[in-house]
Amino acid sequence: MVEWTEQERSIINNIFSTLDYDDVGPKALVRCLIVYPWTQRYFGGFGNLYNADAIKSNPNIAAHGITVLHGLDRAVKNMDNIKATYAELSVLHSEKLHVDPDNFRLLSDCLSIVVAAKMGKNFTPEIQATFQKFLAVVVSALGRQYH
Ligand code: HNI
Repeated sequence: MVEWTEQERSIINNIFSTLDYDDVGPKALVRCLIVYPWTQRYFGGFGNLYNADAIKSNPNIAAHGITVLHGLDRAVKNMDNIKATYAELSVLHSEKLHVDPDNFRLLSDCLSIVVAAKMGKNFTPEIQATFQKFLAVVVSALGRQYH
């Protein structure tokens, strides 16, 4: 089981309590789709993904970015049991959506970059380390039900 110090818990809670979901969620997903274009294959039904501008202004992508970020709330609220928290979501991504689990890490890296850009100098190495630890646990939990 993953251990969290009180400081790590408070860092994660602080990041998420000040996060602008409606801005950060779309930006992270848009960045992922542009930087790693093969991730677009899962969003065939989302409309125009023809180029970077189309992806940036696609309302379905923006809405889904917000959904994904709200998906992370569950982990914030259940930091001691992230694995079980994501069991169902892992099955969905594996068996129904057939999302290659490598993509979880790619999206989480994009999220780190967007959060870093928002926080500027407040995104200290300590904050980054804790945020990336949190995302690594999420990525691992989402990949659990793959076999
Ligand atoms: Ni993901 C649906 C959370 C990574 C492709 N995804 C969801 C839903 C949540 C969610 C929540 C909505 C589920 C529901 O309707 O019950 N996804 C997350 C989280 C991460 C993640 C927390 C990682 C941080 N998803 C990814 C990645 C891809 C992805 C990396 C593909 C590259 N997700 C999808 C697709 C759907 C989806 C596709 C279905 C969208 C739809 O509405 O059809």
